[in-house]
Amino acid sequence: MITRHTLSALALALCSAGASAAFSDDFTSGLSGWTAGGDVVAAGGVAVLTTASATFEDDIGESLNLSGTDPLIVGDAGGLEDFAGVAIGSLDPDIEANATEGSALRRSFAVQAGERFSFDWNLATLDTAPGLAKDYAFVVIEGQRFDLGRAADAQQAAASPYAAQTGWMHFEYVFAQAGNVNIAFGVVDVTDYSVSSRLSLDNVSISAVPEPHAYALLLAGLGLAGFAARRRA
Ligand SMILES: [Ca+2]
Ligand SMILES: [Ca+2]
Ligand SMILES: [Ca+2]
Repeated sequence: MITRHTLSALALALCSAGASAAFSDDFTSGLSGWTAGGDVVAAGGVAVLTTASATFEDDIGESLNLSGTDPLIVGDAGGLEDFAGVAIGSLDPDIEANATEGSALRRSFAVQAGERFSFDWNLATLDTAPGLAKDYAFVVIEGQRFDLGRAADAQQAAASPYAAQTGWMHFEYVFAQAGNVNIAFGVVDVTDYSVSSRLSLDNVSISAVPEPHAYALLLAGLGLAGFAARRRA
């Protein structure tokens, strides 16, 4: 006899097979396993990247650099583009605006086709001047850059010393094929060096696709349920 309990158990089996994370990091263990470029720390269970210099006085009257390490330079060999795995010059957002410096966090993963990569992010900034708020945050996956948000998108009030934030947002990407992939998160100053932005990251995960036997189990369960329903009719 198939009961609702049996179906629930089957659904649960499928869910647990599907949800078994291939990778997850909530940054409660710091930056273990990651490679940091520029100003990157883990604090309070969140990874934080800034565009703030440790050497120069960005953000007059504030010191927003968190690590004591300067951001990486943009536009030169050995700088942020090389670190993130994109072409030198490609971080400039448009012909009138140069990216100047920024920080990034990277890691490589062995992934399977169909696996889902996801994370949460929040961009905070002091760069709020109309028309000039071009600092932005991005993620590079397999050499392709996806822009997360620009300073101009930061429309919520932020805790001091930042002026505005986007609020926590969610990003997802499904790998089309198996292989070793490089992933890099980054945040850059654009036009100026001295008005800082901060990218926070959390809950980075790669979820395994449900295994075929879990689907077979569910289909078998549904088939039996259909049979039982007909018998009772
Ligand atoms: Ca966390
Ligand atoms: Ca800036
Ligand atoms: Ca800066």
